[in-house]
Amino acid sequence: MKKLIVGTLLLAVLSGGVSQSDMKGKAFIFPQESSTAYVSLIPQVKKSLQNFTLCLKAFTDLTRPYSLFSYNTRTKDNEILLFVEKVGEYMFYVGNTVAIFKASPNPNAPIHVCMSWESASGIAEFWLDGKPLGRKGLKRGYTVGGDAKIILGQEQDSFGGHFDVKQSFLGEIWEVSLWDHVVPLEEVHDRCYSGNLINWRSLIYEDNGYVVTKPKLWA
Ligand SMILES: *[C@@H]1O[C@H](CO)[C@@H](O)[C@H](O)[C@H]1NC(C)=O
Ligand SMILES: [Ca+2]
Repeated sequence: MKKLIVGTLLLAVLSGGVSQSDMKGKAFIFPQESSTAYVSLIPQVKKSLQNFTLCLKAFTDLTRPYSLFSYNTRTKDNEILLFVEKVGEYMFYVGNTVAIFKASPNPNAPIHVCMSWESASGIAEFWLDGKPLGRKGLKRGYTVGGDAKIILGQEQDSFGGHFDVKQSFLGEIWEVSLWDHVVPLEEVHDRCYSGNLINWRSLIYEDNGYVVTKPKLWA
C-alpha cells in the first residue's frame, strides 16, 4: 500500500507541479478574480466515502456566490461541494443534492467551517466558528465516489474543469482537512490539521494560475 502511494506521488511529481508540504501556519491566497487560479488537492488515499468530515478556514469579502471546496468525480458534478450562495448562506452538496445552512452574517471576519456527513442516516451536520448550525438529511445510503478532482478556488462543472469566473473564490483559504469518517465536530477544534485524506501538515497539491502561499493572517 505504501509503495503504491509513493508510486502514485512520484508519477504525479514527474508529470507536473505537484508538491507535498507542511502548510502549518500558511494560507493559499487567491489574490485576483479569475477562472484560471486554483489549487488541486490530492488525497493521501483514494477511496469512496460512506462518511466524511470536512473542515476549512477562509476569508473573503465577496458578496456574490463562490465555491470554497469542489469535489467532482468523472460521473458526478458536485459530489461534495461547499458553496456560499450569499453572505451567511452555506450550500452543502453531497451527490449533487443540497442541504442549506444559514448563519447570521458576520462580514469581514474569517470563517471556520466544519461539516460532516454519514451515509447510514444521511445526516449532514454543519458548524460555523465552533457553533452548530444544525443537522439536515440528504443522500441517505449514498456512497461518494473516490476517484475525484478536489479543487479550491474554482467551482467545477466537469471533472477538473468548466470553471465560472462568477463562482470563483477571491481571498484566502487555510487549514483544509478531510477525514474518511465522522469526527465529533465539538472536538474538531484542535485537530484542523489532521485529516487522514487531506492533511494540512503534509498537503499534496498542485497550484495553477495566480495563487500565492503566505503565512496566514488569522488564527
Ligand atoms: C460509516 O459510519 C457508520 C456509522 O454511522 C459505520 O457503521 C460504517 O461502517 C462507516 N463506513 C465506513 C466505510 O467506514
Ligand atoms: Ca458544479
